[in-house]
Amino acid sequence: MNHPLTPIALLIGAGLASLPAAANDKHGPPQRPPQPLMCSQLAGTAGGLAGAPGIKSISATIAPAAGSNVSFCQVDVLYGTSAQQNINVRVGLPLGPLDGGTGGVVGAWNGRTQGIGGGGCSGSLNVNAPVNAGYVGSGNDTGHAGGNCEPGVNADGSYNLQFINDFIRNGMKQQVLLSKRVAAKYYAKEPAYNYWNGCSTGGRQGYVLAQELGRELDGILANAPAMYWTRFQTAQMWGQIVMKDLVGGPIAAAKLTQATASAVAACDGADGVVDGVIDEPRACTFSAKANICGVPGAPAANCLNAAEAEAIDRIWDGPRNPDGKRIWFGLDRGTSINALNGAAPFFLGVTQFHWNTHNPMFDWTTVTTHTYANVAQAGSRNIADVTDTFDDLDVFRASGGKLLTFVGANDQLIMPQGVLHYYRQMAQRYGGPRDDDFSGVQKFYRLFRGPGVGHCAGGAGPQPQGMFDALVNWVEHKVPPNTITATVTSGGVVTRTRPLCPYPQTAIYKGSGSTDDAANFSCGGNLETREEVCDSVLVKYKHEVDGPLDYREGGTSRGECRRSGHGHHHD
Ligand SMILES: [Ca+2]
Repeated sequence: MNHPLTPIALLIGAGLASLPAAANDKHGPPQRPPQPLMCSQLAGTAGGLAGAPGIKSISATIAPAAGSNVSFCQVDVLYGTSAQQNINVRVGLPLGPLDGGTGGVVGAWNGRTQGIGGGGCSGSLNVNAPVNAGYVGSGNDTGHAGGNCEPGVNADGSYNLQFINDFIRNGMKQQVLLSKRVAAKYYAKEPAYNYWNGCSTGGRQGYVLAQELGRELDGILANAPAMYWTRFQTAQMWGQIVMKDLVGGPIAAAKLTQATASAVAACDGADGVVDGVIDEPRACTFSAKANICGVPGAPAANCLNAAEAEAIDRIWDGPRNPDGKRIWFGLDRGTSINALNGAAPFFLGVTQFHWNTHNPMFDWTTVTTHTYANVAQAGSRNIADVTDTFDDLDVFRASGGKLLTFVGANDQLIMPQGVLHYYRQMAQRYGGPRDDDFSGVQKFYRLFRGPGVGHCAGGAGPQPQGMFDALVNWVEHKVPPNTITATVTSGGVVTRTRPLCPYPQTAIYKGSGSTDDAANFSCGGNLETREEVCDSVLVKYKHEVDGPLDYREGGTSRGECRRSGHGHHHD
């Protein structure tokens, strides 16, 4: 062909012909370097995937440009190692040189991969965004169509562990592995860098990849991660149960909205800047009892009765067992209460109760504030070790990976204190001699909390910008993100900028200049106060008693919380 073997290579090759293939690969003749393929070849023998283990089917076609989306090579793989496993993986490849691609490292490709995560109980097969940016993009459907997690429990009360594991871990792991294989074949070049980009379930997927596929990715952007799936989804039902028990049913949405507004009004200024946002909602102790009708200062409209006020206080506090021990975290003040506590519960929370009890007919309305702990414990015993993805990051860290996370402090679906809980544990695992030393973990894993920001986006707070670029800069140029700029826009114009700070630091106003200008803030302080850490101590879950990760007191080793008898906690 273009590069015939030299006579010497042929001679050596002949001499080694009787050696095993492995030795021949290593010491044999210089191989003709691999050549890029045409898109259509990826589905055939040259692509190396057709007929390979686990590959049930593969197609490869050029997707035409559509609207603002560029044309690309679309590879669809059906992966499964049994009749029951059917994971659809899509890999979108910027056009290679044989398909007319230009302007990149090879063809239109920038030499990198970027996996895209899903949301809720769904994956995503939309690869346009990374492909348009020059990346090999990938997605998967987590092994099932649609967004229903009910099939995790069979009608006979057994778990469908194939469904659960494909959703929790297998889907995106095959996605990442296949995207790298396909890219290397198409362009005849290994990707220089491999990334993940997801929020919510996509964020959880990023954490699973860091924990369970630690050598495969260089950088992971995993925002608002739905990690501790069983723990937090069970907690999504806490407010509904509290309202049912105390009030007899859901509290009017307008009253919940007013309670949030009252909390913001009460605590907004504690951070030094009155801007409609509580920077540190955990330090806000506003009680909804201040909104009881007739109490001086209570709002004229949408005031509360005593039972409603108590219910809202307990929603903010989060689920506890009958002894007052914290089971999980609440919705921090300033967060929209309505999303989980409307006229109907959040559907995935209802499903989680079915998973916890492995009973698809289980009726959540039979649960009380006193028996909630039993359902949470059932989830812990029965399925949390499969779903909750709390493993360490040892391999990812040792491989040089970088993990970047943003979480909205007013996330209305996933309690942001959950990821703080995990971050605290990793800080202790990779930190210095002091429990509150985050410098070790920050070398490879940084968490930015966005005051006033909702789930993945939205809310009154400034919205984080450029996080994926910050991750790339960290991975490829060794520049860790010391701040993330967040912005408020109005009518397309940026009206406020504010730095987000690597947790546990927070943005502190310098005392002069516009509070709408990030330049007048600096990162400092330490949000990991003893008060917050001790209030975050959780009851022990199964893995913490039986499993390999025994973080005493469920996430902090600080004996001082036990000794102090702090808050609701008892020895
Ligand atoms: Ca404020």
